[in-house]
Amino acid sequence: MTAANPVTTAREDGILVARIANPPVNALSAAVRAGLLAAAREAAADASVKALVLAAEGRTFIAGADITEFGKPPVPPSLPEVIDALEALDKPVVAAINGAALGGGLEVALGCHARIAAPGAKLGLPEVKLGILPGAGGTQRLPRLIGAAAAARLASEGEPVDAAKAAQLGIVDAVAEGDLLAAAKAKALALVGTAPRRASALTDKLTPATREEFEQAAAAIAKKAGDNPSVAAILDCVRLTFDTPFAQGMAAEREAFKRLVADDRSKAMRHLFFAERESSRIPGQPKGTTARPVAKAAVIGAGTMGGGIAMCFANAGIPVTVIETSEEGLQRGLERVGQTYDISVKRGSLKPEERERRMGRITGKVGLEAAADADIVIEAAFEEMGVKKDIFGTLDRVAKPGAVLATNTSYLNVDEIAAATSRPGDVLGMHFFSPANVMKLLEVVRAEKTSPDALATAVEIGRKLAKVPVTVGVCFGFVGNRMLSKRTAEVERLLLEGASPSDIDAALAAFGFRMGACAMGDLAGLDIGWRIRKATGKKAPVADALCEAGRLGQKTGAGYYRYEKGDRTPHPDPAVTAIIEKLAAERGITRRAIPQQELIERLVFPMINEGARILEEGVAYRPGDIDVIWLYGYNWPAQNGGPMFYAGLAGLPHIVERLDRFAEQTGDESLRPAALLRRLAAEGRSFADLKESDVAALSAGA
Ligand code: TC6
Repeated sequence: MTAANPVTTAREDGILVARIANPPVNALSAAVRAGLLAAAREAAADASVKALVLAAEGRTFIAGADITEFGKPPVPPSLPEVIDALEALDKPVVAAINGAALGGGLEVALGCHARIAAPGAKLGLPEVKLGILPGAGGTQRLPRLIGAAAAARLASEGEPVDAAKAAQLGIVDAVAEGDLLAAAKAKALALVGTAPRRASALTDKLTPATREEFEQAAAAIAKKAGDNPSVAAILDCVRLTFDTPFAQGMAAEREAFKRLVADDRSKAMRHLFFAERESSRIPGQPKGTTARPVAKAAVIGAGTMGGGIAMCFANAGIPVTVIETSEEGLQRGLERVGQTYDISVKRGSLKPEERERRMGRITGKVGLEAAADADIVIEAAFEEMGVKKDIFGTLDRVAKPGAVLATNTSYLNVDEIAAATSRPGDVLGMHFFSPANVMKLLEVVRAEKTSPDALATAVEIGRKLAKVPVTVGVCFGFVGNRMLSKRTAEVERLLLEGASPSDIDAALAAFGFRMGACAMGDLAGLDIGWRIRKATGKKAPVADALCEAGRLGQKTGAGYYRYEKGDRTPHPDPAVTAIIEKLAAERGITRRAIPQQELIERLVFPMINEGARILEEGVAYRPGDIDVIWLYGYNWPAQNGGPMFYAGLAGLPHIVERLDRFAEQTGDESLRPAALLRRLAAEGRSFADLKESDVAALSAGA
C-alpha cells in the first residue's frame, strides 16, 4: 500500500475486497478515486468474482472528498463517475462502513447496492458546513433511498447520525455487532443472483404524499437557514428527485456544486475547517512532549463561570471538586449547576439518569485545601490581581506536585499570577467563554515560564472537554477580548456621533453576527466592563452613564435597551437616547446619521488592525488562530471566515485607506493601520498568505 496505490484488492471467498488506505481519514484523493474505479472494473472483468465489497483501513470509512483539492483543476476520474461505475455493476456491491462515512464517503456508500455499518460508525452529509452541497449524487440518491424530507434534513443540517439511527432511517441495511467484513461479505454472497438495488433507480419513496411531507420540511428548513445558498441549493436539488430523471438531477447538482465551491463563502468556510485543526498545534514544543495524566480536577469559585467549567469536566466524565470560601456560596453555585442540567432534561437533550451521573461527578468543598488531590486546578474567582495572587500562593502550598495550575482570568497578567508561586512552570491561563458549558472556545494562555508539558496538558484537557483550544500569549485581554475592546471603543464613539444601539446592532446583523454588540452587552451585564474600567482607570462615557443610572442590562430590565419583565426582546428606549444626546452635547459633538456600511467598517476594521498588531507581537501564532477564536468565542459569521480571512475579502488596501480616514475623522491615532497591515497591503498580499514562520519572524524582530 503506497501513497500512489491507496486502494488494494484481494479475492476472498469468491468476493473482490477493495481496501482503501489513505491516512489519516481516507479522503477521496484522485488516487483513491482511480483505485475505486479500477476495483469496479476488475470486479466486472473477472468472471470468478461474484461480488465486490468496499472496506477501509483505520478509524474512518471515508471522510469525504479531499478538501485540499477544491479550487484546483479537477483530476479525473470525477467522484460521480466512480460512483456511477460502482452502482452500474451487475454483481452485488456492498460497503463495509467501519467508521465515519461523510460527504463523498457516504455518497460512495450510497452507490453500493447494500451497506453494513459497525456500531460506532457515523454517517452524514456535512458539506453544508463547507458552504457547498453534496456533489456526487447525495441529493439524488439519498432521497430515493430514505425519502426526500429525511434526506433534506440530513444534508441541510450537516450533522452525522450514528449507525443505529442510520439503520432506522434506512441508510444502512444492517449494523454488524461482530466482524464487520464477514457480515459485509455474507450480505454480498446473499445478494448474488438477485437484481442489484440501485439507489438511483428507486421510485417507491417518490409519491405525492412524500412530496407534501418534503415541502413542509423544506419550508421549515429554509426559514431556519435564512440566507444560506448551500441550503437553498440542497432543497432545489432534492426537489428535482420528484420532477426529473436521475441523470438530470445529477447534472443540476453538479452545476450547483461548481457554483458554490468557487464562491468566497465556501473558501472562507474551508479556511476555517483547516484553521481549526491547525490551531490546536502548539509551535515550538520540544519533541516528545507529552501531556500529564489528569484523573481529577478542581475548580475554584462556584460562580456562573466556575459552575460552567465544573460542568465541562463532569460532562467529560472527569470527577471535579468545586471549591468556595463559604458553605452558602457553594450551595448556591451547586444549585445553579443542577438547575442548568434540569433545563437540558426538560428539553429532552439530557436523560435524567445521565444528569445524576454528571452531578455525581461534582463534589463541593469549602477551603483551598480541597484542591490537594487534583491533577489540574482551574481558578475562576474574582477578577482582582490581589485575590488571584492569594489563591495561587495558597495553591502553591496545597496542590500536589505536578498539578497544572490554571487561571480563568479574562485579562489579568498570567506571568504576575505565576510569580505568586514557586512553580511558575505549572501555571498558565485557561480562558473559558461564557456560558462555559456551551461555548466551544478555550484560549490557553502560555505564560513566560509555562512548561511545555503543562501547556500540552491544558490543550489535551481542552479537547477532552469538547472545546477548541487555541494557544495564545500573555497580553491585556489576550486575543479575543483585546480585539473586542477595539469594537467596544467604536460602539461608544459611534453612539456619541449619532448611531443608536439598534443601528449598531442592525449593522452587525447585516454583517452576519447573530447578536449585536449592544444586545450582547445587555445579555452579559454591563457591570462586567464597568468593573474592569474602574480597576484599570479607563472610561466609556455612554456605558458608564448607563451603569450609573442602574441600567446594567437584561438583569435590571434595562441597559442599552429596555426589557419587559420575563422577556429578552430588546426595545429601543428614549431614555437611552436622552443620555447619549446629553453626553454628545457636553462634548460639542454634532450627531449625524451614519450609513450602515460606514458603521460596519468602523466596527470591524479596528478589530482587524488589532489582530495585525497581535500577530506582530507574536501573541497569536497564526492568522487562522485569530479567526478560530472569533468563530467559537464570539460567533463570528463562518461564511466570511473570521476577521483576518475577511480582511482579504474586503481588500487590505481598502482597509488601510479607511483606517487612515477614521484616524483623521476621530483624532485617534491608535486607529492608524498597523505596520504589518500597511506592508501586506502594499505588497498585494493578505493575512492568509502569512505562514507560521512569517509570524514568528515578525515577533522575533519586534
Ligand atoms: C465532500 O465530500 C464533497 C463531495 C463532493 C465531491 C464532488 N479532506 O478532523 P481531524 C484532515 S466535502 C482533506 O483532526 P478527527 C484534517 O485536516 C467533505 N483532509 O480528525 C487533519 O489534518 P492534519 C465532506 C481532511 O479524527 C486530519 O485529516 N466531509 C479531510 O478528529 C485529521 O482530521 C467532511 O466535511 C478531508 N475531507 O475527525 C468531513 N477530513 O492532521 C471532514 C479531515 O494535517 N472531516 N482531513 O491537521 C471530519 O469531519 C473529521 O476529519 C473526521 C475525523 C470526523 C472524519
